[in-house]
Amino acid sequence: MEPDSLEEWARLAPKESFAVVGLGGAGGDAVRDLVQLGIPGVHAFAVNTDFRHLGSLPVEERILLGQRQLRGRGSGGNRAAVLAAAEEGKEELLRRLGRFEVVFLLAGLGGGTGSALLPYLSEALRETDALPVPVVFLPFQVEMDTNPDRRANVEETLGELERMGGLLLAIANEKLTRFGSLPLHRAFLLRNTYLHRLVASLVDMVEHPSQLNVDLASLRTHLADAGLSTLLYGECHISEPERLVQQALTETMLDFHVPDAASALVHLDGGSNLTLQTIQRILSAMHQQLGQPRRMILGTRYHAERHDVVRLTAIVGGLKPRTMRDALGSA
Ligand SMILES: Nc1nc2c(ncn2[C@@H]2O[C@H](COP(=O)(O)OP(=O)(O)OP(=O)(O)O)[C@@H](O)[C@H]2O)c(=O)[nH]1
Ligand SMILES: [Mg+2]
Repeated sequence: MEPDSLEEWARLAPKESFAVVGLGGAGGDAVRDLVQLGIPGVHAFAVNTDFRHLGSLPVEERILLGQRQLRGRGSGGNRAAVLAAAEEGKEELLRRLGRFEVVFLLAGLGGGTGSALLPYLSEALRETDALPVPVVFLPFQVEMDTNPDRRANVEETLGELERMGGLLLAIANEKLTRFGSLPLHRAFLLRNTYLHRLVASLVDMVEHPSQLNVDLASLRTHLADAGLSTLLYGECHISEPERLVQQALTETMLDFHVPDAASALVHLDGGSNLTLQTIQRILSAMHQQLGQPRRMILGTRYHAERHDVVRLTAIVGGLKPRTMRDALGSA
């Protein structure tokens, strides 16, 4: 049946697909990098209680919370003040973020603003049709070993997120120590580059239908079910599919028991020489190495200029680090 008014068409029109939202300092910095690396078709937001940091970001939509109570100075680690500010700004936040299908929420744990807003917004967005994808950066081990308050803060936020259930995409900064000879901002940029490739792949999957296509509904269902997850990344010559998988699983962004993953959403970017046989070898190596996950979803995309290089980005879900505490490293 055809809708009979313009308003009705507008109501039926698909929502915008993707938003990325940086919460607090680390989240804002990550969104800045994503924007600079280029995320066409993705709406970028930054939310903070610190107006100087917010003002420094080249992000199209910036939201300052708690102007009255916190006066733009940041939270000083006071989560209760951030939550009060969020409650006050809730209606506006939901109005601006609820119109997307998938909303990535990025925050570094351990401070006041990002740590408080991440669980708060993940929960609040459930009142809308938007699917929140919380992405946390776990602080470096040395930050937690040298500051018990920070560790307690991180554990509290993780506890909240675990109790809420659902998807949590975790990236451990400690994993950046393999780039230990780089200046810190370059190491963060590398991490954000992986995140950028993941976001760009997911957008590619649904916005540019290709040979093996994943639609928005399947992506949402998969993400909603994924539980504790992390991202994998690898790049190799097409003649070495098994090495590609090996590399992606060795250089992970979180410690987890590799053969315990329950799901994987895999995206392959390849060139004109990426054959069906290579794709099959990559998938079966993933399936085997991950201990035969319950569900694997594959999307592919061809880039004519890429020829002999294949790039793998994946979200592996249903992970069991021994506990989330173990993912943080032993106390
Ligand atoms: N600035 C910055 N910090 C990062 C980044 N990645 C992880 N972090 C860590 O993120 C954690 C939280 O710090 P911030 O994001 O500055 O804290 P915030 O959410 O702004 O909270 P308050 O400033 O206390 O209100 C710290 O442990 C940082 O070390 C990054 O890319 N940039
Ligand atoms: Mg801050």
